[in-house]
Amino acid sequence: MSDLLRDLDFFHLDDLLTDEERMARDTAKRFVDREILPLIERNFASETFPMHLVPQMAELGMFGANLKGYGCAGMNNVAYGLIMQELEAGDSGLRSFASVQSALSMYAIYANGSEEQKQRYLPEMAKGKLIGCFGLTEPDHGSDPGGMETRARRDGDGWILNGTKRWITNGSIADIAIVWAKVDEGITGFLVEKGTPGFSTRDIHGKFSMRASITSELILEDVRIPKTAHLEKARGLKGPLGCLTQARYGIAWGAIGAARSCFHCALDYTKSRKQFSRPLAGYQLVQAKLVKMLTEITKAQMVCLRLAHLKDQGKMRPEHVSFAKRNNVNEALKIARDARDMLGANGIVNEYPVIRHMLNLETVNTYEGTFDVHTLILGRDITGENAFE
Ligand code: TGC
Ligand code: FAD
Repeated sequence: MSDLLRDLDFFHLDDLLTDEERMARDTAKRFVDREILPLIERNFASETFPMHLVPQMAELGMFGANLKGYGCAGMNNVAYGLIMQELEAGDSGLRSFASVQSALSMYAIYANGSEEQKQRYLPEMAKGKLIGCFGLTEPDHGSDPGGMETRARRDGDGWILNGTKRWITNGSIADIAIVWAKVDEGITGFLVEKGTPGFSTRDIHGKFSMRASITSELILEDVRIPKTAHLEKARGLKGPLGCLTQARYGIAWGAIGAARSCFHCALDYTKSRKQFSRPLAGYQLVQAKLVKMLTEITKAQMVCLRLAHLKDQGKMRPEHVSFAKRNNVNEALKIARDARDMLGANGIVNEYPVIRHMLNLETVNTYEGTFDVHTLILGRDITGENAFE
């Protein structure tokens, strides 16, 4: 097999990367191979996140990697995307942790916070000493966050928050929650620190997907926070949606990593497993599946690299990100399902990473805008007609 195929770089995209971008990717890959792969099945089984790896991830510049200043690595968006790809080749839960810390929580403060808020939180978050979570979704409002029921009302020179957020990644392990709430003027954001009276969390158990990631409910009962905890620049739904654009960008890259892991596993397995007279890889139906996988992974890589260049040039629109998130995650999920099938009975056990990736990708296809929500975003862009309502 050629090196190109082994590295899944069928169109020599590596030639388009700078030395720094390659280094960021290779460092992340080494970290995943050494630190994540040996233990991730245990975390998945026990519904735990490997918290002991957070300092190393911080050391490698993975938190707020593409933000500038405040102790962040200031990488470009190609390097950032490649890191997300490698993390998700390990596990979607690992990439989720980095996405929520960086693209949702840190970015929310970076884009909407006062200078004092940025100085107070961002350097500690880049070091992994403060963990963030992002509370947008509610029990009755997922795809339509604009309908949220969480309320903030002025109380003297502070605010009082009431409401419930659900399905919040890192909720119970976060030191600081970004909570989106309605005020008289519309939607805005608040910083709620762990331990604030009236603020509690409850973990969601029984997940068949994203088991190596903590998912919680945030409960806010007359939570009093100071004026300094308001993200004053966040006005309207575009506050949280702007953060989602950043996270969806990383997800589009990440899904390629999970798909690549499934492709390699299916290829190795079908080359060594013999049924009837030959290795499975010698049969046309199996080859057709491998070709489809290679094709979709390669297309997804090309979309992401172009997207990264557009982002670095300031030309990326949210609709570009919807295109990439929708396509890449959905194709990764199909690849994982095909790989699971190609492994036969072995496809359902944790000796192979395929079933774990497949189950995780069901979540990735749903969160950060479902496949259909992104279809409607693109449909609206093409036609000018809003089909949401
Ligand atoms: P709409 O009228 O389209 O927009 C309201 C305002 O926001 C602006 N805007 C955006 N700005 C930045 N980035 C985007 N992606 C934006 N999309 C829209 C828009 O220009 C407008 O601005 P203005 O100035 O006119 O006020 O709003 P809508 O109510 O029609 O809703 C649009 C819709 C349905 C697409 C949106 O609500 C949506 O995306 N829904 C999906 C919800 C979602 O993705 N939730 C994710 C929760 S977080 C999560 O899942 C984390 S997973 C964590 C992990 O990685 O582990
Ligand atoms: P719904 O909105 O109820 O959608 C159900 C179905 O209806 C979907 O198929 C959807 O596509 C479809 N649908 C909805 N509206 C329409 C329409 N107008 N037309 C046609 N079809 C439609 N949220 C956070 O805020 N922070 C987090 O950190 C976070 N982490 C998560 C982690 C996990 C493991 C999971 C599973 C979810 C997480 N979420 C988080 C929530 C996630 O963003 C929501 O689940 C997602 O936005 C979908 O919302 P919903 O589950 O309420 O589904």
